[in-house]
Amino acid sequence: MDTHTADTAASGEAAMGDILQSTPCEGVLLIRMNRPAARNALSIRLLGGIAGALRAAQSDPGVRAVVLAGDDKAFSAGADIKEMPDNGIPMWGQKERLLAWKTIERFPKPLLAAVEGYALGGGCELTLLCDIVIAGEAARFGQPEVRIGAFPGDGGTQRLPRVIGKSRAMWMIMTGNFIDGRKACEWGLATEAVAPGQALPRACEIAREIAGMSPIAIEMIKQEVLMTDSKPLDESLSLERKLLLWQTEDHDEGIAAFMEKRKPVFKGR
Ligand code: DAK
Repeated sequence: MDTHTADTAASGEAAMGDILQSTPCEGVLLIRMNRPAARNALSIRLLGGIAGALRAAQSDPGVRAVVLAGDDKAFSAGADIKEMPDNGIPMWGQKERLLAWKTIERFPKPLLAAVEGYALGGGCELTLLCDIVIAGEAARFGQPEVRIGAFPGDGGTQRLPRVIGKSRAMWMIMTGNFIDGRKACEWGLATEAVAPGQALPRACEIAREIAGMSPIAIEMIKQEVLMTDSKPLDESLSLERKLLLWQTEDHDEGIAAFMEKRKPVFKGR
């Protein structure tokens, strides 16, 4: 057994292609990108690995929240610039790549990012698809595509300004300059900035808290909040209104537990 396999086995992480998977606590799946020598550049294989793990997590009722992480040097340095297409279609347009991004975008359960080191290009865009982003203070967020004569084409030109505002997004995208974890938090790109090395434990802690809630309520919350990106306010408000009829066993249980001054036990029904 080589050192890497031994470390992996000791930490309870299962290696699958370019990702490592583990269950740090009940209800939480941890997916770690595992291409440290390439700063976790998002090759089609790595993106496909993440998408495959999310597809499995989606249909597994035991998974109530997912944490996505890299290592201490990089969350991810973005699209794999060295990946050359072999069929004449530019790498950006490869079907597997686009389908993987779609799967991540549509993942209905809570997705948290634990960011240490670089989150650049597609790596930064990946954090934009996460619902909660915990950043080490020394993390480096950036959209440096302009430096290779490109632009953030995996949603960054649209999502980044919605999250941090037009002027800041223009600055990041037009200069390719990076911001650290603290600034990312100040600008709303990250939820919390924590001491270096603490992003993963903190993200797992939050994921665990969420995993204890009613999974039906949590999925509905994600769907509703994400509507702010895709629908005009009057339409999304009227959709929210329709949920006045919201009735689930978990909701009854939540109310009963409150009345009886006890902790609710949610069953996802
Ligand atoms: N791709 C491939 N390899 C990468 C990589 C990347 N993005 N980033 C780093 N690496 C590799 C390096 O080449 C190096 O490999 P070896 O030389 O050892 O073989 C190894 O990782 C370690 O990198 P460094 O030696 O440079 O390590 P440092 O710690 O000194 O620097 C760094 C780390 C992340 C700051 C630096 O490597 C860097 O600047 N990397 C490039 C970051 C970047 O430019 N990211 C954006 C990628 S483009 C679209 C259009 C565009 C896009 C998408 C869609 N459409 C039209 C739809 C573009 C998306 C992108 O994400």
